[in-house]
Amino acid sequence: MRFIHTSDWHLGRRLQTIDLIGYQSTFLDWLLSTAKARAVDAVVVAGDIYDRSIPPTEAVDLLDRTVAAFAEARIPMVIIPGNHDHPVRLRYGGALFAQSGIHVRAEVAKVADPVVLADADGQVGFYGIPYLIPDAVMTELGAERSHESVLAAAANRIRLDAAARGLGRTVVAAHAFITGGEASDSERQIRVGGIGDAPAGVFDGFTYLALGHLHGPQVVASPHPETVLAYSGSPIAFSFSERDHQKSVLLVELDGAGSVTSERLPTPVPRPLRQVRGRLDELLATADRDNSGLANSWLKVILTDAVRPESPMEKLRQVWPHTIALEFEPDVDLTSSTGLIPVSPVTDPADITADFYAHVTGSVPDDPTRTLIGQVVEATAVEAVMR
Ligand SMILES: [Mn+2]
Repeated sequence: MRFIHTSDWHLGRRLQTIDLIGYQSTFLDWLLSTAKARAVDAVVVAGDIYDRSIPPTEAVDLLDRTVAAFAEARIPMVIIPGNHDHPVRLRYGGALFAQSGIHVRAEVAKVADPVVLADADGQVGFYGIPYLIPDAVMTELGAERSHESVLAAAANRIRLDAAARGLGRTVVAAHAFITGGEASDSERQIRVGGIGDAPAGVFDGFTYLALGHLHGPQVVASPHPETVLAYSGSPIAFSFSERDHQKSVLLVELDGAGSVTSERLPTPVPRPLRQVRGRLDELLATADRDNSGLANSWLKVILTDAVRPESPMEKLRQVWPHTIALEFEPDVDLTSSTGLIPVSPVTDPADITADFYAHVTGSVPDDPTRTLIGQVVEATAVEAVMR
């Protein structure tokens, strides 16, 4: 059984000012021709199909054309929503799509409803676990309020179903942060209050976990030697933190005994991403010996000048026309003189709020206040995902 595992298309996303839809269309054309050339039995898409719950019309059109082309090529697809997708909008038309081999698994009720495909060695069950928000599904799954608990409950339903059907080989698509995975800057936080990640062990016993969510391709260590867990990563870089990723999809092969081999197929690169740092004059002085291809790259420049130079973007674009991001990090310490606390994009929002509380009241929040801040931040995060 041979299939392609991909995820995190984020159709409709922009990179700074760049509209990526044309590049995403190029990737999907490439995916179809690669799937045909490699004669795959299926394509598994592990969530974050769209970039947001109400996607732009160009993104809806692109997905529409894509599923129609795969259906016409008779290549089955298994698709799940990620934390950026709205499950109800994504599954629109799903009952009709299924008749053409396009299988959207976007509800808890269908977690244990496999797409069964056969090869010379017998049957393989393809299951899809949609991105599960604990607050929304814990009652239905009889689980506790954590990603680990709801995923474990979904996995148990699949184990029971696979056993009942006598399926020895199982592929499970899931969109989750598995403990030990390495994050980048373009994944929306699902961790609030430490409930976001789940240990690899909840998936023990399945043959292959086709994971989505993390944008860097990576294999996750499994406590169960016969279970392989892998993130395909996104096909395109969505942030400068991904500039060193080799973007790819995974070509996965299962033999009759359930042994897994896989190969990374590099995806088309719209334009390399680069980042440089220094004082404006010094950087511009290096531009005429552009031996690292900066002029052809999407470029992020971090300026360290103590005083902001005049019209830096215009000057940079004269030598590096694809400069699309500019940040200022003066090499003098501004925070010590103002009493501000530096934060990073991965700082827990509850910590930022608590710091702000301390800043305006002059005292750190007590335990009940801290608990309240945590509850408000989590409720807001859930609201943002459900919208
Ligand atoms: Mn994603």
